Amino acid sequence: MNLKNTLLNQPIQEKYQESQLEDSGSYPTQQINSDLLISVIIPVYNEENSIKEVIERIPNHLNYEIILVDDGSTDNSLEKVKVINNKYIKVVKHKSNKGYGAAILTGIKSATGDIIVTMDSDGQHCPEEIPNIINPILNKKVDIVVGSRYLGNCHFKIPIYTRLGEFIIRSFIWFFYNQKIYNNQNGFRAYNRRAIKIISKTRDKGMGFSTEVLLRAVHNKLRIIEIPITAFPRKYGVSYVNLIKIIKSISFCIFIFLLLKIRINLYKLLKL
Ligand SMILES: Nc1nc2c(ncn2[C@@H]2O[C@H](COP(=O)(O)OP(=O)(O)OP(=O)(O)O)[C@@H](O)[C@H]2O)c(=O)[nH]1
Ligand SMILES: [Mg+2]
Repeated sequence: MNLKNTLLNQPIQEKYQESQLEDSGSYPTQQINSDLLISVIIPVYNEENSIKEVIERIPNHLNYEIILVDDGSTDNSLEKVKVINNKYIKVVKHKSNKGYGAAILTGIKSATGDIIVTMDSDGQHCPEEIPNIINPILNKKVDIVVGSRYLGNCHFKIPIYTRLGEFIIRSFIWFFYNQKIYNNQNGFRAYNRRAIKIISKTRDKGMGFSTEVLLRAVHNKLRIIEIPITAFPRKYGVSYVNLIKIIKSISFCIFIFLLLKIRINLYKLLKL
C-alpha cells in the first residue's frame, strides 16, 4: 500500500486520485457554494517577481478578501501589488523583517473571514486550488486542512533535510497524538475560526511557526486533514529559510510539547 492510499478520510482523497492535471498544472478545482468570507493571507518577503501573478490567479468566484502582509521587503514587491486592480486586497506592512510566523499572525489579526487560507507568495502553491483546500472545512468535516505535495503532484525534488525534518515531526505527532501529518511544513493551509482561536497563541515568529501550529492543534484535539496539492519549485529569487534557525526552533517546539505530554502522563499516573 502506498502513502496516498493509506492516508486520511478516503472520500476526499478518491476524488483527487481520479483527477487529471489541468493546463494550469493544478488539480481541477471543486465548486464552492457558500457565502462564507474567505480570508487569504499571503506573507511576502522580497517576492517582486511572483507576487502579482499569485494574486491574479486567485479564483474570483470566491467571496474573499486578500490580506497581503509585507514582511519588510526591500525590493519592489509592494509596487507590483499596487498596480493590481482588485478592491478586495488589504495590505499590512511590517517596517522591518519579522519572520514568516510573525507575518501570518499579523495577517490573522487583520482577517475578518470565517475561514482563513494561508499560502506562499513565491509561486510554489497554486491559487486555483484554494477551493479544494477550503472544501473540507465547508463540509464541516475538519478544523484545519493542510495541503500535501506528497499526496498531490510535486514538480521538484524535495531536499533531504526537509524530508528528514518532516519525518521527525510526523513521528513525534504520530507517537504522542496518534495522527499522521506527512507534509507538516507546508504553508498552504486552511483554518476555521475554532482553529484560529487556538493557533493565534503560537509563539514562534519564524519558520518554526508551521510546526508549532500543528502541535498546538493536535494537542487541542482539532480535526486535521491533508489533501493533495500541486507544488512547484521557486521560479525566482532564493529561499529565505535559515536551516540552523529552523532546526533550533523546531527542536525547541518539540521539546516543549514533549514536556507537556510527560506532565500530563505523570498526573495520570499519580492519580491511579
Ligand atoms: N523565509 C521567510 N519567508 C517569509 C518571511 N516573511 C515572509 N515570508 C514569505 O513566506 C513564504 C515562505 O517562505 P519560503 O522562503 O518560500 O519558504 P519555503 O517555501 O519553505 O522554502 P523554499 O521551498 O526553499 O522556497 C514566502 O512566500 C515568503 O515570501 C521571512 O521572514 N522568512
Ligand atoms: Mg517557498
